[in-house]
Amino acid sequence: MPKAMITGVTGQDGSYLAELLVSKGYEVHGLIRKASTFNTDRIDHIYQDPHDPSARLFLHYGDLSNSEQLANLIYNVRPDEVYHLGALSHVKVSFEIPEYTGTVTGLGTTRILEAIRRSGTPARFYQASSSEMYGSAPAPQSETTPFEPRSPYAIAKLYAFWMARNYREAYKMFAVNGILFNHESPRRGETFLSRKVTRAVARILAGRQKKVFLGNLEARRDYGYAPEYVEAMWRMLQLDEPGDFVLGTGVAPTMREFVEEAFGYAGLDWRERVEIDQRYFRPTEVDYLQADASKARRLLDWHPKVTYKDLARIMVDADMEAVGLTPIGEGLKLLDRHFGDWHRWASGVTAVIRSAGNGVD
Ligand code: NDP
Ligand code: GDR
Repeated sequence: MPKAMITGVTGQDGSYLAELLVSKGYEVHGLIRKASTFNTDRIDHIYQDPHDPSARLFLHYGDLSNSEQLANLIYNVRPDEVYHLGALSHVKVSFEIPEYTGTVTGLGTTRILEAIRRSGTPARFYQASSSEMYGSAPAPQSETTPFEPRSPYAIAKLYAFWMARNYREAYKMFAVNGILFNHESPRRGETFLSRKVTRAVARILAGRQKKVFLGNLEARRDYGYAPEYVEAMWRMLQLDEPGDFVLGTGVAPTMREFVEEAFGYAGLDWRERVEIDQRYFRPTEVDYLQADASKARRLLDWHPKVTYKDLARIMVDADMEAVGLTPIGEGLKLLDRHFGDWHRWASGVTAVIRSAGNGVD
């Protein structure tokens, strides 16, 4: 049975990837942080007591800021594949805690790479690189576009990108950079634009909220659907040779267009519900991210199906269900049409969303 280790297993991508790998017959080991409250909501529905002989997901405490724990974990688990997804992943927050961002999002990668190298485990390594590294580089961006990062987050990710490349070249490690453009889902954290909006739409419909306060809506982002992206992460680690891959849909709406789509789907006029608040603007913004993912199409046979308009429907439906409303239904139909059922939001996931705290922004 192949063994995988996932850092960031409690996050959006980590939870979908854990489901995918368990469904493919992997034994999955996830790194989780110790918190005073439970932070495993997104994976609770696939977690089984480790004493159960059919258990396939095992969780281990650790922190990306502590190399000793990471080294012990890699040495003891000896995974075949390591998916390094853990990071401080919020761009705006990275301006507020730049040093911590460097330690976790940047140096965290070095700590894992060193742990693999020192353990002598021939593990394949996936680095969660980001389209944010392109910053102000003109769109569309591909693997050959020069990077022009615009935030502490992007700069930390760029350092990590080059560390993965360096370990590939220096130590012949099978280290891959997935340069992923934005991917969203009902499991997206509540403070990212897409989820903040779809959650607000549902809560407005339920009479729990009147307005939502947002920042710059003129930036363009290439929006895709997260489960399709984790499938491509796995494909990258199954290749004969390691490489770097851009993943994105090639379609980059402005955030205003996404807002319009989400509110419009629910029959609401966004102009009556959205207020602009300077607090959510960034000191330096990234204006236009649009993927040229032709390499992934060619070498990974990766063809994302969900558009940003579909995404708005999938996410609004999920958030409606989470607040106890009957979803409009187009989102679920889209998933039925495109996929099997491993990442439908029904079951554990809406319970998770329902239990999430109020008042986050
Ligand atoms: P999330 O923010 O949802 O998840 C981040 C994960 O990292 C969580 O499990 C979090 O744990 C964990 N983490 C944060 N800090 C630490 C730490 N100090 N020690 C251990 N674990 C930590 O991110 P996504 O799932 O959206 O993204 C996954 C990765 O891909 C991230 O590296 C992100 O930067 C990158 N990325 C994401 C894109 C996207 O559009 N989603 C696009 C391109 C790159 P906890 O639950 O305890 O907070
Ligand atoms: P991003 O995602 O910065 O692209 O990073 P986010 O959803 O935070 O912002 C997208 C765009 O929306 C604008 N915006 C707002 N953003 C937030 N969070 N909250 C608001 O109220 C708001 N109003 C407007 C932003 O200015 C921006 O232009 C995500 C993260 O997942 C990263 O980890 C990942 O690397 C990149 O995507 C690719």
